[in-house]
Amino acid sequence: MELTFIYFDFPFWRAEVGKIALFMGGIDFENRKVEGEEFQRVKETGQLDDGTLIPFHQLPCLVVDGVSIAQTGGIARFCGKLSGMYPKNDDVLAAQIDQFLDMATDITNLIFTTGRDEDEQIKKVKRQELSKGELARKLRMLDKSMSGESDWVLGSDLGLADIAVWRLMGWLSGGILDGIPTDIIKSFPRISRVCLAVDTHPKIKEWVRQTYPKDYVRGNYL
Ligand SMILES: N[C@@H](CCC(=O)N[C@@H](CS)C(=O)NCC(=O)O)C(=O)O
Repeated sequence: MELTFIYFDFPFWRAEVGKIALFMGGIDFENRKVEGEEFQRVKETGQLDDGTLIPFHQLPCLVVDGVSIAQTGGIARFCGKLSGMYPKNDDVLAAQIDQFLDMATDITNLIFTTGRDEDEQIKKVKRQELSKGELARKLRMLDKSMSGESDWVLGSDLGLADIAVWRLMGWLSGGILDGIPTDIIKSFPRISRVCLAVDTHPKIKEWVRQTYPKDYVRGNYL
């Protein structure tokens, strides 16, 4: 099977869940990076410059033997099934994993309610308010929904939910979102524990060493 993963040169959870699932399963794929200018054309045309179709003009996109697939959740499930990290015969566990992927989407979308192209100062104030209000509420619920009995969100080993939470929190607490305090995770012990566990997992360390830029936004897991 020929796989090409298409995303930016930025380890955001949307792509990392699928990419790391493939990596964990020892499944080869092309890691195709898209730059700003090409992405502007993708948004307009729904194609890469080489003609590859990008459904809904959005990234991430996974091309499987020439078939382009979009949407974070679907891609994560597909990659998870290939690598054994997403169950094929356990609908309850599958739904539990899904709920964390969808929660990561909710939190991502919440951040973007503060505007993409808005005035930086207005955006900062909106994010400060969010951090004390709805974002803190969502993180509290996320923290509460983890068992806390192991290092992992679900079960006894690294899974798709852990990867999503880890990279989402890296983005949130990494200081690149003006107005979101870098110690935002400190009041959430279960989230922090999961992030630390993912960060120190030997395969994750190898993946980070192999693929992340030296100055990637790591995040603050206290
Ligand atoms: N529902 C999509 C959303 C993906 C998304 O918003 N991707 C961003 C980049 S991280 C994008 O392509 N934005 C451009 C657009 O939506 O026009 C998913 O789950 O993958």
